[in-house]
Amino acid sequence: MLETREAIGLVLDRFPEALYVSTCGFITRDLFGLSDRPANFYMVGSMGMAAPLALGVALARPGRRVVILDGDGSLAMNLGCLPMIGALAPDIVHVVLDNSRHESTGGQRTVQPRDASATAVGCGYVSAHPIDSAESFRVLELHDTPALVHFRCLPRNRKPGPRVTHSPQEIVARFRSEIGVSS
Ligand SMILES: Cc1ncc(C[n+]2csc(CCOP(=O)(O)OP(=O)(O)O)c2C)c(N)n1
Repeated sequence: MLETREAIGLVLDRFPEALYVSTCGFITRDLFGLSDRPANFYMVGSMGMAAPLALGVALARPGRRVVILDGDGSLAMNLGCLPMIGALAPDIVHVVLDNSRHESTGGQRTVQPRDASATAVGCGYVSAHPIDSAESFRVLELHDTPALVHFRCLPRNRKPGPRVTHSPQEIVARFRSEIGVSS
């Protein structure tokens, strides 16, 4: 299995042109540390809200793929969003980085769906894929969406990335500019 940050790196390599929406905590910090760009929306603070925000972005900008970087705790916090994504069928690749804990807040064990992939498909996702290696991710067919990538990850063995230095207003302004929405 990969460490969370390595998994995020693989996703970035695979979808360099996509818009990204990342859940709060270490996942956002790792994304910021690996590749800070206007196409990243860091959902600083609001656990469970990356997916609904990404849904709105994908519906507003249908020509551009949106990647959600979610945690397993964050996914579980807002499962009600999945049927909406399934029903509206946006071009979303929903990546769940599953370390089986709330690592950002001290490593408390998460309670989550017994089978996240089956849950996503049951909610209307076109496909869902349990992944536990770089190779299995690289060969994955991800043309049809919405798709869930359930990335089983090891807890981090190093410090998370740096805290996001942009203000929330700056994150919004540059993201809006990136997708062509005037402020
Ligand atoms: C609504 C809400 N509840 C709790 C928190 C505190 N919090 C921030 S990150 C986090 C853990 C997130 O866990 P997970 O999504 O599994 O990601 P990980 O930290 O393991 O990478 C928690 C509990 C929050 N920011 N918002």
